[in-house]
Amino acid sequence: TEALAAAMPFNATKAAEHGFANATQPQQGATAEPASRLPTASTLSEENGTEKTGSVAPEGVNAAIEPLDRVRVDSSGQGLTTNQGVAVSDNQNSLKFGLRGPALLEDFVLREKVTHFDHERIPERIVHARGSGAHGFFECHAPLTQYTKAAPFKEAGKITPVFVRFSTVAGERGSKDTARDVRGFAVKFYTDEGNWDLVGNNMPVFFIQDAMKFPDLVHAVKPEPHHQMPQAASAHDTFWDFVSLMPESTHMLMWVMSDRAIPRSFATMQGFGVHSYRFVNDAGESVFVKFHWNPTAGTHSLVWDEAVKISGADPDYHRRDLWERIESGAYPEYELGVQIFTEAQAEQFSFDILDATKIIPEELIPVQPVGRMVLNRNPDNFFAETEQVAFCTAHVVPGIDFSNDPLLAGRIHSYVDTQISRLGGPNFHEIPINSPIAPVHNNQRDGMHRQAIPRGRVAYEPNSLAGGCPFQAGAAQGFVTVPARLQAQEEQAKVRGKPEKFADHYTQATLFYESQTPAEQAHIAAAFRFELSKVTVPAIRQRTVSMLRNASEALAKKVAEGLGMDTLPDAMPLALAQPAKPEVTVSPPLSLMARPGDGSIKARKIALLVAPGVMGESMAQVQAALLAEGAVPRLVAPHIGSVATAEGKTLDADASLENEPGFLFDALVLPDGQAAVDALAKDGHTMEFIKDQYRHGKTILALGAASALLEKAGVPATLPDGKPDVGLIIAPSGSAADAVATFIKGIALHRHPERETD
Ligand code: HDD
Repeated sequence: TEALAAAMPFNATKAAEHGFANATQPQQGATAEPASRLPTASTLSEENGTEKTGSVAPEGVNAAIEPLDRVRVDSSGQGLTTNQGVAVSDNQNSLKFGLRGPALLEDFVLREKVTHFDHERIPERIVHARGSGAHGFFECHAPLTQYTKAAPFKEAGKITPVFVRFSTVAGERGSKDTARDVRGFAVKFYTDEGNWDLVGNNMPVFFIQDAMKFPDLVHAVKPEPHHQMPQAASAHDTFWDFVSLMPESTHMLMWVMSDRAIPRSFATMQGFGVHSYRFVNDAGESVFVKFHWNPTAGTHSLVWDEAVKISGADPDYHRRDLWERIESGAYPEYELGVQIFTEAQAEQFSFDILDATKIIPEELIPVQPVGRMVLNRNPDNFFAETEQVAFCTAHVVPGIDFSNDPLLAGRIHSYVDTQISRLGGPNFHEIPINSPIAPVHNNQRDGMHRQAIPRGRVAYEPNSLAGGCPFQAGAAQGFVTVPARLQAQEEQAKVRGKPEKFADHYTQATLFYESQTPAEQAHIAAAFRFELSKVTVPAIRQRTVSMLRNASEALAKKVAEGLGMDTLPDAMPLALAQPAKPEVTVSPPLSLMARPGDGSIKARKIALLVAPGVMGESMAQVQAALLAEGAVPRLVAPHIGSVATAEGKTLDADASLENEPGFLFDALVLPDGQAAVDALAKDGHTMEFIKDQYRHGKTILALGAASALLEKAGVPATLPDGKPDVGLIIAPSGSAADAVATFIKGIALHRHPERETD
């Protein structure tokens, strides 16, 4: 029927894959399938969108979802079949010769099931194995056609569907989310002129300058090959051995040792394209561009003690956070910013724009906002989408081009190559999550797992038998590489080497460190101390400190003290004796504190501790106010289930002090009611809860009698310097409704680092 055909535009005979397994064969002239049998188009995020949780993805916003409908399977109300569509009568017992007899080889049902199972795993990514993905869209603010003809930037309001995968780098597929590590930030734009992958990280620089060193870097950071330890951690000998022999890594080390490496959420970290790319307009003119993703919720990271504890209590912390934000309608959102500059400008910079260990300070080239990205839909299936998605830096569209960055050159090769082994052949572009919404026509044929059925006898060009089709698009439509600038005569020889400015390894490491707030600088020093304390070879520790002396004497001194070194080693000899004078020596946007966000507390998890005898009314007021702000208040009690209030009612606790400890929450409310306070004071978990909340700089609201709990936990009433602690709100009984506004403002500040003493 028409409805059936419309629902299955590509292959109407594969009914089983669409949840039609038991549908009777459509008869000639039969009426349309009832709507309930049609494949469902909604994902969990769509189904769960309610008035309470907010709107779901606007209809039609994500054109990349429609092609996925073709392969969505909905088994609700369906019988079990084999992969050949044969109904299975018994899914419990293998076929045997008699009840106690041998199992039979002819049992194709068993054999198909087990054979499929045996092959369920594919090789994990060699790096970035641990990741989480989401669908969304990019919306252009204003046409950027002056600079680029790239499809997503053609007109104001233009929507381009995206799929994003966030990841850690070093850990294996099942490793913890809160490892100290770089985060991958890879965006696939399904543009109407082909797929564009912006495969970036949450840090704008990289460890190395040339792809030649990438396998060495990765071998050094991965678990050591003899005993496969440590998992998802750079705190070990081989990593520090390598980087301390590669002074070009100093700048990146500053970023990785900063709080950037332990984000609070994927929704609160920046993303960067890292390399200089090119924008190309209709006239073929090109400028350089660097890409920045800035989260609307602001930048917000964990502290190390918190990250370590979370990794035990909830290794899926970031994955869960992303999933729950989207399910609840608190969609992660990012502004796309671009730094645009010309070749002539680039030549004047004190650094080389082809060097991926350098940033362009925003004071030199401002970041212009050009659009926003919203992630509003969770995948239906982790493997089919998040695992099988294949990002490749080689995937660019007309209007985007490469620079000569030698790291990028290696990447252009590596990503396509790795997918061939990871996804089993050259047809990975046909896996639904990877296939473009733009039509694909060419003469490539065959290969493992080919899905398309190309028609006709012509698979070559030029041809006359197919009227010359598919024909060359020509320069007006097709991708045209920007002609490379002519280089000076002496540079034209084939060489293995680097331009001189690449040898300045420290100026920007200094810039980064000097641009941090005192609390952030303290965290960097603590991170170096932690990591190097795990290094067993003293010479590696020494060498790292001698390298750091070139970036910051103050930092090197703090790290050396932390490692119990009596004297500082000599500074490492400089590769470039007289680096060019930097244009900028302090750049405030390099601090995480520079981006507080929009003041919203959406999706923040807040613990409301309760116990029998709690003043339920005041808790309900706080809870309602937090819900109204889109936060996620959870009632945490000595055990889950019902808790009697002082007013003779009951509350239903969502979690126990034991199964959801304090460090999993962004803020804490302590209850009024003497009996509740007495009960909580007796529980050791309560004290741990409060101490962690305080120590990690969280906002705490103590209602009425709860101030006794603060005292018992040893929480000081003021900051170490005697000033008031704005993150600690003590509300006398009956004032919960007023105090909650101050509490919400405190949470929006993310954290209160001025408390830190350790
Ligand atoms: Fe890479 C994956 C980001 C340098 C080779 N890389 C990968 C992913 C991200 C990055 C986000 C995960 C994509 C996903 O979610 O599937 N990589 C970067 C950035 C780099 C960088 C920002 C430097 C600026 N990478 C880099 C180099 C090489 C590679 C220099 C090789 C010469 N990267 C790979 C890879 C991976 C990968 C082996 C592993 C899995 C994959 O590609 O799909 O090809």
